[in-house]
Order: sequence, then C-alpha cells, then structure tokens
Amino acid sequence: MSFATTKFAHHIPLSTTAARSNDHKPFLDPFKATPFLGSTHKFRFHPLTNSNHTNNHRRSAVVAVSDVLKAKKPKSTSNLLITKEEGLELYEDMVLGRAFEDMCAQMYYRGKMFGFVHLYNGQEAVSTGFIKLLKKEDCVASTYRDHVHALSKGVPARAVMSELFGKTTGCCRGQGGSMHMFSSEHNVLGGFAFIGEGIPVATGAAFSSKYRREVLKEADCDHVTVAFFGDGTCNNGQFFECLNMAALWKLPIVFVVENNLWAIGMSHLRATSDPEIWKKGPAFGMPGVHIDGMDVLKVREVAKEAIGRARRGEGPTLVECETYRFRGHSLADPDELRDPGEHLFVSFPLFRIPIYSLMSSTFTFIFVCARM
Ligand SMILES: Cc1ncc(C[n+]2csc(CCOP(=O)(O)OP(=O)(O)O)c2C)c(N)n1
Ligand SMILES: [Mg+2]
Repeated sequence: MSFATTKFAHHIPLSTTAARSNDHKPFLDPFKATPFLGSTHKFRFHPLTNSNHTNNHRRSAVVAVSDVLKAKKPKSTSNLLITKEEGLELYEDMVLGRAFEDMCAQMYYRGKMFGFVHLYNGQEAVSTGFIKLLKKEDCVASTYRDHVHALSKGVPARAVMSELFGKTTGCCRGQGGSMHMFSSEHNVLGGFAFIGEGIPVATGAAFSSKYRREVLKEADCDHVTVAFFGDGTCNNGQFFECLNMAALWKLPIVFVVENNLWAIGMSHLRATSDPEIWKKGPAFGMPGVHIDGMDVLKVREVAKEAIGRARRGEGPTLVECETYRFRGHSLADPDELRDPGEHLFVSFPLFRIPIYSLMSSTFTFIFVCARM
C-alpha cells in the first residue's frame, strides 16, 4: 500500500524552510515567500489565533503523497509529468469554472438569478484535479457548491447556466436550480442542499458498481465514485457511517473533503476536535491523505492513485484537500465574518487579488497600496 495509513503513516513535512522561518511574522512577504502551499499558511493567520491554536493542531503540515510516485520522480520534475495537452485541459477546466462562477455572481447581483447560489471560486483545483481523471461512467456526488463539479464532469456550461436561470433547457429542466445539478448522462449524482446528503448517495453508487462486478459478474464494471463535501460536513454522522460501510465492503469510492476552513461563518478550528480530517481515514482502515488543494498537479497526483486504487478493487480513500473559497458562503451571504487579512494573504501570493476583496475593506486596500 502506498498511501499513508495508521500502520504505515509517515508525515512528509512541506519543504518550506523559508515559510517556517517566517512563522513569527504576521504576514509573509508575497515576493519573498515560498510557493503558495494551500491553506497550511492560512492557519497561522486565523482570527482566533494570535495564540498557538494553529501550531497545536497543524504543526506538522502534512502532504502525504504516495511512496510509489515519490520514488519514481525526481523532486524537481515531479510536477511536470503531464503532457502539454493534459496541462491545457486542466487549465481550461479551471478557467471555465472561475469564469462561470464570476458570471453567476454578475447575473445574481443584477437580479436575473434567484435562490441560494454558492460559488466555488478558489477551489477549482480540487474539482479539476479529480474529475478530469474520471471516465464518463464514473460517478460524482457533489454538494450545494456544485456548478463546477458538473462542468468538470462534462455537463455543458449552457445546461448548467440554463438550470440556474430556471429554464427548461437546464440540466434538470430548470426545476433543480443552483444546489441540485444532476445529469444521468454524465453520471453527476446531484448537488444536495443538506450537507452530507451526497455521501450516502455516493456510497450507494459505489456499492452498486461493486455488486455489478462481483455478484452480477459484469467484468467490465470498474466504475469509481468520487464524493465531494466540505470540512463542516465531516462533523456529521453520515460521513462516519459511510466511511465505515465503504471500508467494510471495500467500495470503489474516493471521499474528497474540500477543506476551505470555514462552514458558513464557523471556523474549522473552532468546530472540530481534531481538525486533521485525513486522519479519520486510517481510523476506519482506509488510507487518509492530506494535500494542498490549491495545487492542481498535486491534487491530480494523489487523485490518480486514489482512483486507481478504487478501480483495482482495493477500496476507498479519504483525501483532505486544503483549499479556500474566495467569495462568501453564498451570494446571499457575502461573508463579513472572515478576517480580510486572511483573505488577502491567501489571494496575494499568486496575484489573485479578487476585486471584491479590495473593495471590501479599507484595511485591505491600504495593505495592497503599501505593497505596490
Ligand atoms: C443537515 C444540514 N445541517 C445544516 C445545514 C446548514 N448549512 C448549510 S451550509 C453549512 C456549512 C457547511 O460547511 P462545509 O461542509 O465546510 O461546506 P462549504 O460551504 O464550506 O463548502 C451548514 C451547516 C444544512 N444545509 N444541512
Ligand atoms: Mg467548508
């Protein structure tokens, strides 16, 4: 087995010597900082934590990547093992996701779109990194933050946008709306308004795939299901019940936690006894992997192995992707609770300073000016 499990756990610290030497500083200098490594840094700037809260819980920022992959690749070229076409496909998918969501925001604020609309800005690498490795027959279960999962899985942007406008040409004939993207053709099992609801549905799909292969003897049925859900959802019972069943029956499923650090206005660190969600995998006897969810190549690397493992009949994997949402929880809830400094810090290293963050507070504006 190549992933980290309880038995074989080994923590690979991020190679961020420079970042560590900056631990004491309130903000890293974006120009001198090491490459952006996902939300690992963000914990240091949590509003609650001038204290050591962060350090207590996340000191060993773990990115567990398979031994096999590490052995195969020299460090310097590890990210280059994709073809130009694959790279372009990933880029295109992420840009599509971002542009789509920005257009949703425009339409919503112009009063053309109604209801709850939860955008995915910032999290694109997770959807792209996993879903672009799936076959058409493989299934995806999403959450209410589901537009981009549907797009990555191949549902045409026009059908997703029409759904948001409530048109009959939408992928659910306009009857589902933003939180309920579904496509039987593309095996998108749905977005779900109740948190955690997609996890048992995904577990059922994985069970059916295994049943078809092993009981009905459909030898070519090696379909995998990927279930996406948030950090807040991991405190729900359905998550634990499904980890148990999936491990017990060795189901072909990958549980992907998109840990954006917040559940509406509740910080992950305040809500969860052990914030390292990936550790819950080994507790159920499946590998748990923790990755930088804002690096599409790292996500893809781990996804490849987790999906391959499921397809080979070796059972489920829990992958915790550290990420961040750049917008509020929903368009109706534009998020005044997060510290603007946290938001800015996350955006700045890659020059992704969202306009709304600049507009949203004087503090942010002054900080940016000082940096220019
Ligand atoms: C069963 C259930 N309980 C409570 C809610 C209210 N609720 C909506 S979103 C949310 C937070 C979920 O956070 P997370 O799982 O981290 O997902 P994110 O929004 O960050 O993507 C909650 C508690 C709900 N939708 N369903
Ligand atoms: Mg969350």
